[in-house]
Amino acid sequence: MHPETPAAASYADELVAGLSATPRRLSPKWFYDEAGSALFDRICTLEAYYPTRTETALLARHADEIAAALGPDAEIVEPGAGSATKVRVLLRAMQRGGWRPAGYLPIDISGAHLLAAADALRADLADALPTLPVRPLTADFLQPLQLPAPLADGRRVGFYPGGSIGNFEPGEAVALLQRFRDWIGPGGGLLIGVDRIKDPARLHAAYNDPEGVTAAFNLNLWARANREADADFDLSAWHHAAFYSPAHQRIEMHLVSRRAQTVHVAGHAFTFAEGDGVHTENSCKYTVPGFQALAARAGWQPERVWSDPDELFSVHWLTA
Ligand code: AVI
Repeated sequence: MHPETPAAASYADELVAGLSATPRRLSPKWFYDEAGSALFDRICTLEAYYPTRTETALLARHADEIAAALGPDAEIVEPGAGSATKVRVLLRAMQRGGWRPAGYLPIDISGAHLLAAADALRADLADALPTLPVRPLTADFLQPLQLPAPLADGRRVGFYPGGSIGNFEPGEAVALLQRFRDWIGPGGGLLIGVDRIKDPARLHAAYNDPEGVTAAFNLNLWARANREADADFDLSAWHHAAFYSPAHQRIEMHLVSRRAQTVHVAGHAFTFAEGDGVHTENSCKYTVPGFQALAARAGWQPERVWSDPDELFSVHWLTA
């Protein structure tokens, strides 16, 4: 994904451009229509997909320490907040520790879902934080974006969980981390989840689950094209491929043609030989020092890291 895509193109336009490019590729942001988001939610519950439960357990186990690191009177800004599930443990811990969270500003492209999530969060926290200002912002945070003015004392901290920074190539990740730093400003920080480099067999299993949910998530790109981009993909003529590239320290996902075929998208014809692929996602993995060095390139100062005993996942606290 590229954090500075100048204008919001339609899926049809980007699909035609991606299938016309060499090598053929698509941005992973197109995974997340309603069907794709539901499939991603299922991925997060899979036995093989360790990141979600590992990060959730880390946040819960270290919540008080993390709250202390986030410090007093901070408004939490969460790009790509989705259902705003993980932030609750932070807000509760901040309140418990006397750190007085100043507000919550979730950003997401899916407006209806975001407003419902903000309402649910207010209701859920009504016991502990009944007056917490929650300011949902419907926006694509990969596009140029002006945040609302900071609340009274102006301190902000970012929250970017889930390992999503790995879906950007390193140069793109630096640009996105710089953008977050511009939003947060001096005196703030960023709490960010990062998937760690590990045994490739474990990574391979996480992206090739036996239930086939990740395959369905990948193939939903073609189902979505048929729904939205006047395309005629035959889903049975494609298969999901996911593998670890040690050279790039990343999982790559592709959709691979099972046979020679021609596909039409928005009036354009694309020919594929058997075995031809379209690159649909990168999921970059980092060592702890490797990610700290990347964050430093974006001007962040690495302060703390929490990880699990199996060294699967890391949660970093960076200061601006
Ligand atoms: C959203 N992101 C961190 C997921 C990942 O692991 O890179 C997306 C995903 N792709 C396949 N499975 C999950």
